Amino acid sequence: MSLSRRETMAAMAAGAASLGLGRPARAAPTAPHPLKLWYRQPAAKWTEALPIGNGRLSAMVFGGTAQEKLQLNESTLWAGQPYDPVDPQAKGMLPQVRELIFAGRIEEAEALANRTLMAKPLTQMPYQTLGDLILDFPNLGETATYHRELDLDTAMATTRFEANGIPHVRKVVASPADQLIAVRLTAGGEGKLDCDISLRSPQRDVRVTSDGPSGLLLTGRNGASKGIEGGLRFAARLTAQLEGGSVSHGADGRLAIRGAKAVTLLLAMATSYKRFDDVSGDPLAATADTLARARGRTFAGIAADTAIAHRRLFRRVGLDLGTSQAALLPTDQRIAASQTSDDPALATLYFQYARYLLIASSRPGGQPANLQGLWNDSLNPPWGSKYTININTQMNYWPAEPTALGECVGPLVEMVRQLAITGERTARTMYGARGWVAHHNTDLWRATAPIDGAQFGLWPTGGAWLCVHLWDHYDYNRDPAYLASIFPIMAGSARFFLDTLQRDPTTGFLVTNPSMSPENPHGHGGTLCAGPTMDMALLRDLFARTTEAAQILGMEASLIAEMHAARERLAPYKVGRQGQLQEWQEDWDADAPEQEHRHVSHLYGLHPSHQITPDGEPALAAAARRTLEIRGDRATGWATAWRINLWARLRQGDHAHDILRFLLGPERTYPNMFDAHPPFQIDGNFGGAAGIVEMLMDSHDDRIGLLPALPKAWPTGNVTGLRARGRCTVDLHWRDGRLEHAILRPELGGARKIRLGSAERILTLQAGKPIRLTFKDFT
Ligand code: FUC
Repeated sequence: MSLSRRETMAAMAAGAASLGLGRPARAAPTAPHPLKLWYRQPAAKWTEALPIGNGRLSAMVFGGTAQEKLQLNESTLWAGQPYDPVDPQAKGMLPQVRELIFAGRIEEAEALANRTLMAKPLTQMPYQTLGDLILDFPNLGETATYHRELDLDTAMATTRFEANGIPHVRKVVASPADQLIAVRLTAGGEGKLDCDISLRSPQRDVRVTSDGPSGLLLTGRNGASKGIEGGLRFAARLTAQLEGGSVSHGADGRLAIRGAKAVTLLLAMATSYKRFDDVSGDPLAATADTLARARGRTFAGIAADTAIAHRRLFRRVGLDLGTSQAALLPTDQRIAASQTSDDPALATLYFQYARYLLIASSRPGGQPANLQGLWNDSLNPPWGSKYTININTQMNYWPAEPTALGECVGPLVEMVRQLAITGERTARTMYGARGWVAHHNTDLWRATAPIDGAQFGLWPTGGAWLCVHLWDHYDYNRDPAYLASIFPIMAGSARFFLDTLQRDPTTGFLVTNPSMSPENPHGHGGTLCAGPTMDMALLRDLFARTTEAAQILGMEASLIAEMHAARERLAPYKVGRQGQLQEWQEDWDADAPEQEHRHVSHLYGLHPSHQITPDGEPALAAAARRTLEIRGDRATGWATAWRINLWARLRQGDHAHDILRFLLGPERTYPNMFDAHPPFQIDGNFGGAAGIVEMLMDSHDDRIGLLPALPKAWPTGNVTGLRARGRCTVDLHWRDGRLEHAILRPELGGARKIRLGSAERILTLQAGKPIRLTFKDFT
C-alpha cells in the first residue's frame, strides 16, 4: 500500500503513538524522517555503526552508552611507502606469452605469465585503520529511551538516551572546513558528565602522551606490507573543551573529565603523506595547526558549517518514490523486512545515503573513494580496501555526475593524472610502449603493474576505463579548460594501445594480448585470452572520445588518423550459439565453469557505455539480454548493482526493481546500510544509486531519456536536480506510471533529442531558458 504525503504524516503520528513513543519533549525523538538512518539500540558490530567523513577523516560511530567508540580513519594512512613493483624481466617474456595465447595454449601462457610478468611484490599496499577514540562513562546508571541516528541532511550522527533520568545527547560531525572530527557530549537537567577519554591504535611505534592540560596526542608509524617498509608517520591530536567540571591526565594515558555540564572534543589527524612519491609531510605540525585554528570555535559553529558545506552538494537532488507504513520502522528493521514489505522510501533512503557517502568520502583535494569508501577498521582489510579498477572504483563514481556531485569526481581525476605518471614507467619497462598503462588495481602509491596472479591482474585496460571517466566529467560539464588538462592523459592511454595491440593471426583483427575478461575463466585452460569483448568496447570508447577531444581542442591530427585506423580494425561484437553476446573472441561462453559469474564485463557496451542501445543496436541488445538471463539476477553486492543498471538500460523497469529489492535486503545490505559484497564493499551502494537514476533518466551524447525504466512499484513520484550530459538539470514528476511533467534547465544551448517511451522529440535548448514538457508533447 502506498500513502499520500498527508496520510503518511498521520500514519507516522499514529505509529509513534502505538509504539508508546509519543512522549513529552525530553523523550527520544520518534518521527521517522525520510533522510535519517535510525536505531533503537547501540551498534553491536562495525556494520551497525554509523559513518561520518569529511573526505579525509572519518569515524564509525557506535553509539554505545557506558562506552562510546569512534573507529577512526585518515585517508592517506596506508601500509608501505613509495615503490615501483614493475618487474623489468617482463618485457622480454611478453612475446612468448602472446604466442602461447594465440596458439590456444592458455594454461602454459598463464603459468609463464605468473612466473615472469607479475609485479614484485605480487600484492599492493592495504588501506588501514588509524585506531579508535574510546569514551568511557563511569557510573552512568540505568539507561532508557535510547535512540541513535545519522542525519543525511546535516551530516551529523546523534545518540540520545536517559541515564538515571538525566537526558544525555552525543553528537559527532566530520568538518570539511575545520578539517577535524568534533564531538559534543551533554548531560541535561542537573546532570554532570564524567568521561574517561583514550586514543588507541594498532599501528607501529604508537605513543599516547598528554598534550597540554586538556589534550592527548597519539603518534605512530605505518607498517610494512609484503616487504615494502612503512614510510609514513602519523598523529591524532585531541583537545577537550569543558563547560564546568575538571579535567586531569590519568596515569594510564587517559584524559579524565569529572562533573562537567558539557564537553566538546576536537580531534585532528594527519600523516606525512604529500603525494604518491613524497612522504615528507609533518603530521605533528599539521595537527597542531588544525587545533590552533579551531581554538575558540564552538561545536554549534563547527556543526553548522559542516551542514552548510554538506548541503551545498547534498540538497541539489530531491527524490520521492512514495512511502508506506514500512517507513515508520527503524532502519535495521526496514532492511530486515524489505523482501516482503512495500517500502519505496527505503530505495529513496538508499539513493540519498549513497550521495551522502560519496560527499563524505570523495572531496576535492583528497583521495578517491576506495573499496570501502573511507571507512575501514582493519590493518588487513578485504582486497586491501584499495582501488580495484576492473569495475569497483569506476562503479563508485557512476552516480556522481547524474546526481549533481561532479565536484566529488575531482579526487578520481587527480588519481588518474598520477597513474599516468607511474603508468608511463610501467608501459615503458614492461611493454616497451609509449603512453601509460594501469592494470586491475592501484593503491595510495599509484602502483600500476599486474598483481595478485595473472588470472586476475594481467588485464591492461584499467587505465583506459578510467579515461572514459575523465571524458564523462567533461561531457557533463563541457569545460574546455578541463578538457585541455586531461587530453594528454587520454592521448597517452590511446598511444599505449596503438603500440601494444596485436594482429590476431586467425581473424586479422587488432586485439589486446595478454588480457582477460575480468576474472572470468573461459573453460579453455584458464582466464587469459586475446581481445575479450570488454577490451574491444573500452578501446572503441577510448579512441572515439580521445578523437572527439582532439577535434574540440583542434590538435593531434596524426594521432586522430592512427586511432581511426586502429578503431576500424578492432574485433567486433559477436552473438554466440546461445543467442548471447559473446564474452570472448571464440564462442566459449557456454563452456565457462561459472555460468553465473559476478562480472558481466562484456556488457560494458550496454552499461556504462552506450554502444549498445535497444534502438540503435536491437540485435546486440537482445543478445545482451540473453547474457543477463543466463548470468542470473543475484550476485555479490556490486555485481547485483551492475545488473540493475543493465536491466534499466534494456528499459525493463520491473526487472531492474526486482534486483534492487534484493540489493536492499539483509543479504546485501548491512544494518547501517553499507553494501554487503559480502563483506562490506561500498561499490554496491554507489552502483545501486546509479541504477535508480538509470530507471528514471538516461543521458548520452545529446540525448535525454525520460523515465526509461519506471517500475510499477513507483507509480507516483518525482525527482529534481538530476544532471544530464551537456550541463542540463532535469526534474521529473510522474503520476500513475505516466510522466506528468519534466522541466529541463539547460545551462548550454543546442539541439537535444528527448525520448519518452518510444517517442522522440528534437528540441533546441537555449542556455538559461527552462523548458517544461508533459506526456502530451510526445503523443
Ligand atoms: C574484484 C571482484 C571481487 C571484489 C574485488 C575487490 O576482484 O571480482 O568480487 O569486488 O574486486
